[in-house]
Amino acid sequence: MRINFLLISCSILLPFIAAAQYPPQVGNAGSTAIHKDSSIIIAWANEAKITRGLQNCTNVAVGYTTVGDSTAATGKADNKIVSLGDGGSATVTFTHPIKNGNGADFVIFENGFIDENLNPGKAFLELAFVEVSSDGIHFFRFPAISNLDTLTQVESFEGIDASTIHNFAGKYIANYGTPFDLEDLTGIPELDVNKITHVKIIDVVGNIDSRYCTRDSKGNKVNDPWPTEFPSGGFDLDAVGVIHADLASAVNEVKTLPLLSIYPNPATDNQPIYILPNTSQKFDFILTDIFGKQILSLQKQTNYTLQNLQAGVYFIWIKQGSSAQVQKIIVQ
Ligand SMILES: [Ca+2]
Ligand SMILES: [Ca+2]
Repeated sequence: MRINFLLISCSILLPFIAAAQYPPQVGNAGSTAIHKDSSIIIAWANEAKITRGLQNCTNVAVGYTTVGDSTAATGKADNKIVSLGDGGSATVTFTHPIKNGNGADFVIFENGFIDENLNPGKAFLELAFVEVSSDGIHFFRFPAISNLDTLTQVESFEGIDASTIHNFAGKYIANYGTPFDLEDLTGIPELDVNKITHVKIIDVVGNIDSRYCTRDSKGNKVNDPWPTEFPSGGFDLDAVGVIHADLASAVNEVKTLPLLSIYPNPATDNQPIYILPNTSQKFDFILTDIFGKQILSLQKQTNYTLQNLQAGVYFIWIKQGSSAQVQKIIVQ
């Protein structure tokens, strides 16, 4: 009887064990984590909009998370984070659209960690769904899978085995990005996977209570550490790195009615380039290279002269009153 029982147990469990095997945590063979210094990351998100979630979705009185702000989610991964809270979200944008190249196309960094005493073989991870858009209006979610037990709540500081989850941001520990491949979202009419302008990161509500839970692409509850009733609760977004970008076009680049007059443009190597507003308003601007690397950031200018720019393509990001634009500068 005992042997039969064991055999039956094994035959029931085997399909679940097989299904649980996604790439493992950093430091294990087959991990797909990408280090923040990897040369395959060519750019970083340059703007972020944050919608805070509650510290505890079952207790409104405690209020929203407060740690970090939108600037923590831009630029290179640096362990400065913004905490999204239960169900909170961040939408980040880029200087150039992300495109679907070979393999992973962008990576998302969180601040998970390994504590072998607390959670042997596991890591403290907070998870988020990931959606992308090529028009800023229609967003599409990566098909996320969580094969964690949904009967026992993962507690506030309990670990998660990374090999049980797939297509969630936060799968890997701090300084290591979780990769996303746009190939997973091809064939959707409203989505151009070669012109992704927005990436949205949405905290999973790890509470397995059916009244509050969020579900993966198969309808299973997503179980992650809960409650996290702290000012730093929920997913902690550090950065979003770009692997494949459409460098020939800039997001929001304008071709008519520019805010600034830029001349000469194209210019030649080391030639002064004069920048003047087309109204009497003062303007703020950021100058980046074609990889989105910031070269210059100035505020409240009435005019400006760029000096010593080497040959290349540059983008000037302008804010003037409530208007914002991108203009291209070419130095030959
Ligand atoms: Ca790809
Ligand atoms: Ca950061």
